[in-house]
Amino acid sequence: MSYSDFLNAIKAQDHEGIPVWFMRQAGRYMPEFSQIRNGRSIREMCKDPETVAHITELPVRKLGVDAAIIFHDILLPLEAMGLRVEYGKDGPSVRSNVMDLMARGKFFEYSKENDNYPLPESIHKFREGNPGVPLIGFSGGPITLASYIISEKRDGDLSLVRRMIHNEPQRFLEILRILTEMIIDFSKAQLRAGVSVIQIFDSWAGYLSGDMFSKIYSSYLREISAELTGLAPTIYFSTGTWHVQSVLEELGFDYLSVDWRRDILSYSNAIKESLGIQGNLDPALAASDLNVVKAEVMRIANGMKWKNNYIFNLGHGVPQFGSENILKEIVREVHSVTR
Ligand code: 1CP
Repeated sequence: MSYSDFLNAIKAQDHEGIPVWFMRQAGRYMPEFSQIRNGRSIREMCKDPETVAHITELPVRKLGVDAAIIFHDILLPLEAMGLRVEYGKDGPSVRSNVMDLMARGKFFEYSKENDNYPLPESIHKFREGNPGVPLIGFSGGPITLASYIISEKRDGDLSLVRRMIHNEPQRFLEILRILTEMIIDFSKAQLRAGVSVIQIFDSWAGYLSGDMFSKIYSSYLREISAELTGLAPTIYFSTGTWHVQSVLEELGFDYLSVDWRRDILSYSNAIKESLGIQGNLDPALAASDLNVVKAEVMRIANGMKWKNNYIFNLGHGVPQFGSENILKEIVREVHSVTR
């Protein structure tokens, strides 16, 4: 592993090897995760800094990745805004009707005093035990969080969100505003506690139309990047957003995380050099024939090694069926390529 390669790459500074980490690198695909979890829910785990620090360091220790990402979830801070979040077998859901809460003034601005998760303590705990390891903090993106709030669970293709944008634009903008303020405050709290980078996970942004994205949504993202610029490097992750490519490049984030559908080699040549790129191995390869995986890792790593501000990652999170051994091999292969 090379922590300095990660810290240099994220700032577009010279370095030797290509840094690598994986979105959702700490999760159920890892046998030790279940042991540490010991039957607890993610909500319970995230209330215990010792557990969070322990899970956060697992992939660094076991896979040899160059950065850790603090173990938390994008939906947990919503609890400090008056919403009830539950994690069931079919994924997370928000057990509150936001319209009703808004009508009663019970959907309120995030404040860390209302946040019952000791995330700063967890960050300190990780830092104490892992000096020098780059730690990534994160938040969900406004539209991705809105999709869980408006439909009370993940809104497949954002159809409920899109209906609201058409029919109740003021309501929708009010929700985006309050979420944007949360994202800024929540990210700054993580930076104060000691994370080195902020990634915005906007997994479902690609379901917005080009017009919705550029005319309505992009200003909220620009506000987030502007608030964080100068405090830490920022990464914006989204999927299926090729139709708003030129808008993405002007959002003000230092890096764009690219999903597996795009040809990263031609993409990296088409964008301005100052913009960093992260990605984009197909997550389906996290459990495939080793020779097939290696060939694809080599194609991407060799094709991208010219770029100072490039970080290897998957095109989305590690799937539940991911294999620890394959991920370890991917890290080894990426590290064998020098620039
Ligand atoms: O790398 C890491 O493990 C860091 C921790 C992390 C991150 C970065 C978790 C833990 N969640 C996330 C981000 C997250 N959460 C995103 C953005 C990235 C992505 O698209 O995968 C999203 C959309 C969520 C919402 C969420 N929380 C989902 C996705 C469900 C859906 O609608 O498709 C899920 C399954 C969760 C629960 C969750 N979050 C994290 C874990 C380990 C779990 C599983 C907990 C459990 O079920 O017990």
